[in-house]
Amino acid sequence: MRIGIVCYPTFGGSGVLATELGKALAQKGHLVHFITYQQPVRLNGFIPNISYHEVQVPTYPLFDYPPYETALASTMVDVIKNNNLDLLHVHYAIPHASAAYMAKKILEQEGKNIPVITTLHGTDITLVGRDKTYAPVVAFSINQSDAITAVSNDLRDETYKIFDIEKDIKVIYNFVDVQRFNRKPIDAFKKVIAPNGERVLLHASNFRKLKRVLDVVKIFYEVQKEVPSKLLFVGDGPERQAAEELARSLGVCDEIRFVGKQEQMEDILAIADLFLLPSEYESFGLAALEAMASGVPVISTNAGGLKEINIDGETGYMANVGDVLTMSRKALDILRDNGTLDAFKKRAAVHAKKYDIANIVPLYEELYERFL
Ligand code: GMT
Repeated sequence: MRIGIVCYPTFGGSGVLATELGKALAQKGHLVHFITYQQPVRLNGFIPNISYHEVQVPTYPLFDYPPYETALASTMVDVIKNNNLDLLHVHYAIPHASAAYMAKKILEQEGKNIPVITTLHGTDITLVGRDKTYAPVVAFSINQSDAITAVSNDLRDETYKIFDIEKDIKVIYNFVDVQRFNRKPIDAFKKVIAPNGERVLLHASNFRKLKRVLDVVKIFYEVQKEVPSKLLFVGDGPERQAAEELARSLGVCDEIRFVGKQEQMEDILAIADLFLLPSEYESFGLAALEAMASGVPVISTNAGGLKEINIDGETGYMANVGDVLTMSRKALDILRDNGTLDAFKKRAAVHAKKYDIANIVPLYEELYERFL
C-alpha cells in the first residue's frame, strides 16, 4: 500500500507512535510518506520505502500567524497526487484531521477519492480539542474521517462524552518494539548515574503541568529517605524550573539529574529500576509502556488509560492523582528488596509483550485494507 502519515515530529507520544508505525509498515513492504513540518525525531537514518515531505510555511508581512493548516492541506494534495497514495493516516486531530478533510475535498473535485483515517491521541480531545476555540472544527473533522481510532478505551469513551461523534471509534492500543527495548544495561553509564549501586528512578515527559513533575520530586524525596536512590529526568518543558527549585528546597538536588531530551530511551531505561508517571491524565502513557518493555515497573496514577496498561500489584502500582504518599509507599514496597524488584521487573516485561509491535501493526493494516 502507499500510505501517507501526518504527525507532529516532536518527542510527544503521538509523533513517536506515528513514526514507529510508519517505520514498521515500511519494513513490511508498504511505501510510507511522512508529511510534517520537520523530520520526526524517531525517523533517523535512511530507511528504504520511507519518504519524507516537509511542509513549508512561507512567511509574509501580512501573516501574524502563518497558516500552517493551509500549507499542510496543500502539501497533502501534492504528495497524494504525485505519489498516488492509497490513504492518509493522520495522528492527533488538531489541525491534521481538518487539513485532511480539506485535501480530501480538493482531490474529490479532481476525481480522486482518498480515505482519511484519524487516530486520536489524548490532549487533542481531552484538553486542547475540547476548548471552544477548536471544538467545532475538531468534532466536524473527526466525523468526516473515513475511520477513527483511539489509543485506549478511556480515550474512546471520553471522545464520545465530549463530542457528538456519529461514527464508530475503533480502539487500537499503542505499541512498543519489545525486542528493541530489551537491552542490557551499559555498565559505564550506570556507574556514572548510580556510582554506589543506588536504585535509579526515572521520569520522562514534556514537563507540562498535566505531568505533575513536582509529584515526581516529592515521591523521590520520600523514597530516598529510606532506600539510597537517584532520580533521572528525561525531557524538558515548562515545569522544569519548578521541579529544580523544589528539589533544591528539599535538599535532594545532588541526587537528581536532568538529562534533557533523549533519543536513545532504550539505553536509559536499561539502567532504571522504577518509572514514575503521576500524571493528571494520560490517554495511554506510551512512556510507561516503553518502561515496562525494558523491564521497569511503573508507579502511576490511575487516570485515563493508565489503568488499562499498568496492572496494580503486578507491573507496578497505581494511586489517585496527587496521592504522593501512597505512590511513595508503593515505590518503596517495590524497591526495598531485590527479590520483589526482580519479580516486578519480570512481570512488567512479560505484560509489555501484549502490546508488541508485531501484534498491533497488523490491526492498522486490517483497517487500511477495508478502504482499498
Ligand atoms: O502528553 C504527551 O506526552 C504528549 C501527547 C501527544 O499527543 O503526543 O501524548 C498523548 O499521546 C500518547 C500516544 O498515544 C499517549 O501515550 C499519551 O498518554 C497522550 N497524552 C495525554 O493523554 C496527556
